[in-house]
Amino acid sequence: MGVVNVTPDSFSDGGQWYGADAAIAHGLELAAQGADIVDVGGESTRPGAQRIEETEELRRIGPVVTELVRAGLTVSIDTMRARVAEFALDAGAQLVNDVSGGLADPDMPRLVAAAGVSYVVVHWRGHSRDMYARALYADVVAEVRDELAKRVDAVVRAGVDPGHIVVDPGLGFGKRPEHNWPLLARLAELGTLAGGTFPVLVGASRKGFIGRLLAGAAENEHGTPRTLADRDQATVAITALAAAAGAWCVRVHQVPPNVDAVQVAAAWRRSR
Ligand code: PMM
Repeated sequence: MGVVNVTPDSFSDGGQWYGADAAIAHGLELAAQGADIVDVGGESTRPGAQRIEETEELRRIGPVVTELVRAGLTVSIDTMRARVAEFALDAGAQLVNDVSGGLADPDMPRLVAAAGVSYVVVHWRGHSRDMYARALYADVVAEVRDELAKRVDAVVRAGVDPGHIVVDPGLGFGKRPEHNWPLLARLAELGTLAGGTFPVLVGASRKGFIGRLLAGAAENEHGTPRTLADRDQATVAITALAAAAGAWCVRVHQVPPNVDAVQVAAAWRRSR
């Protein structure tokens, strides 16, 4: 899954693809490079981000979703708002990626159920402006599994077909570095919950915990986190490990090396 953030302030690539034309060209490029899905989002969820108005979110994603669908791409809409998802689904998007797991907008699960599309249910404890206040875990893997299971139950009760659900640990969403690593290391446990087995999506690309891990390396002895652009190699390493552990999808900003990593992991798994 390649990322198209149509935002001025996303933490990973803020502002680069903000204009509709640049975002459309970027989406086409990601698909040409091998992304199976292009994920279009108009609202930044970086730590501390304030929410934008729904009309602004629609203005940002509207032409981008419409054009990428028209070009034949499989488009996913990254939104917490049912109205935005509805617009994108009407325009032909095939997947709803809701980083709040249906918590931010109570209308979302019903909308997804009625549309009969795939639904990425992400683990989330609250909006970005103060999400680290909720980053308190005694056993992060057990708690994330438990809370995800409750969300899966809730969206199934709202009518979503369990066969359409993808789960995601929500790396960085109300989680500090010491919470993200165990979730990755024990990824294989995350897809089995609420009495079912679900595909797992991983969104580690360029996130702060990678920057932190790589701070203090020789070229960076002052402990400043690695810059965004220099987190792509470590992102590829996570992709290989996640795919080898059975992840269904990785959401990434730079497609070509991650496609290679997925192919390596697939050969690895086939040869076991
Ligand atoms: N992370 C971001 C945005 N959308 N969607 C899913 N399913 N999983 C994620 O981890 C995720 C997401 C934030 O990252 P960005 O600012 O780099 O897009």
